[in-house]
Amino acid sequence: MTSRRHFLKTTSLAAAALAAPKLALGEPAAANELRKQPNFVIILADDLGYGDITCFGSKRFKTPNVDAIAKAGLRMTDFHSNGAVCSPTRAALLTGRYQQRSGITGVVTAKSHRHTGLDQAEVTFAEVLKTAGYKTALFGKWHTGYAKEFNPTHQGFDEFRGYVSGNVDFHSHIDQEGHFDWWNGLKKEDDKGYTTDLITKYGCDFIRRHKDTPFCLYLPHEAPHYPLQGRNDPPQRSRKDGKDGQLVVDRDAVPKGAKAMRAYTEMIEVMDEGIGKVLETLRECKLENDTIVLFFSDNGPAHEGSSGGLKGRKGSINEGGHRVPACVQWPGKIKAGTESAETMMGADVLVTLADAGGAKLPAERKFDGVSLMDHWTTGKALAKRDLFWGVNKGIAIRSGKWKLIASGASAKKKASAKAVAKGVQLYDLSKDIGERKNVAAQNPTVVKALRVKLNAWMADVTKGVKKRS
Ligand SMILES: [Ca+2]
Repeated sequence: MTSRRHFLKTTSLAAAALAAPKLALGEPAAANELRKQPNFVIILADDLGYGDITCFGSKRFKTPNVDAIAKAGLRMTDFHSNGAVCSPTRAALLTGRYQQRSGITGVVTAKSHRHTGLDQAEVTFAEVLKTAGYKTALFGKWHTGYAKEFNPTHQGFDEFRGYVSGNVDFHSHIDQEGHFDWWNGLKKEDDKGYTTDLITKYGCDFIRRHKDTPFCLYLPHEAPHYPLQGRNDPPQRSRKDGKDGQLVVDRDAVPKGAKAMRAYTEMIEVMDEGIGKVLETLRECKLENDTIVLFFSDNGPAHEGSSGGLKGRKGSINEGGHRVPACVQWPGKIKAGTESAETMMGADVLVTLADAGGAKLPAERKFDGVSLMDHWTTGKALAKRDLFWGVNKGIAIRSGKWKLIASGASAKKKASAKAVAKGVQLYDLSKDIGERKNVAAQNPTVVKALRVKLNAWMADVTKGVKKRS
């Protein structure tokens, strides 16, 4: 083991790490004990449904490399994105807080939100890890702000290659409003190649360049988000006279019917192939046992994907909108071939990485996520807690087996138990994961109690926040 994987005893960071609770991953933290800092590879798929991965039941696609992560580690069956669409999920993942706190409650659109995004005052996992000596990079999709002031290089990422919009043509890298959107840090700079392959290439290269430094590599893939394009398919988007904002779509290049499904399949399988290359690079660099690799999706599936039998799809407040396939490996620390049905969320990632990496969280800041480290490495149950969602079509609370869904509009009303039960949906997910039988009328006390919590949450996370999407 090289010395770079240990805290220096003399630094204040090491002192802070030893003083903080739960930092030693279950090992006793003796005063002078040196501890390892694992690397992190966070792989996020875009619009990948709960049923779109072989190890989550897909019969349509072959995903041997994502499956290999689950096989080498832990498969999480009750993991959730915080949003049901791209930007809110990313805001929560980056900040470790409900996205309502940063005002990113909807999609940061290419058309209407070009001058807004995740405020620089927000603290991201990249910034937290940098305080503990990590090198950081993002290759792929940002989608939390277009203007340069919102660029990932201002949010703790040492390196950024990729796009800032919700999606680009996988070949021409033009967004859906006709803006060229491929960046090298703060500069627009084209890269020839298929988006998925470029993300993989830069990811593998970053690992090789940083094999002697603790690193956090964030790989938010574009796949399998539209436009539906395989590796050898033609570009669909160009710009009239090469001018930004002058979108031209080649309708003949947009696949339909069986061709659309062929492209969708290829998009998932090429992403999986790239994940295999990342895993192979970790092995080549002898970093496999020193690296936590986490994979999940940012929300439910769009048209072509499968929600795996869950109700709803991308954008929905139902499980199909936000329960996502997820798995994590850390050979030697997380037991291979295990499974967890604990309820977890994207906002847990920041606190988890800080915990594993020995980074101190800013004391004055409230984080909604919790560290999953003990649970992942020892199987210890997470402390009981409630999780919340707020999407365009409603707000929801998950409390143990119960999930209560209400419309956002009536959330602030005070009313009797009977009146509260009207217009809400209550599901017992232990019996009804498909959210088919609304049992609100039969459980007025549960409804009332959850509604009170939901209202309190909404008031807390939106207090004094400027909407930014
Ligand atoms: Ca998405």
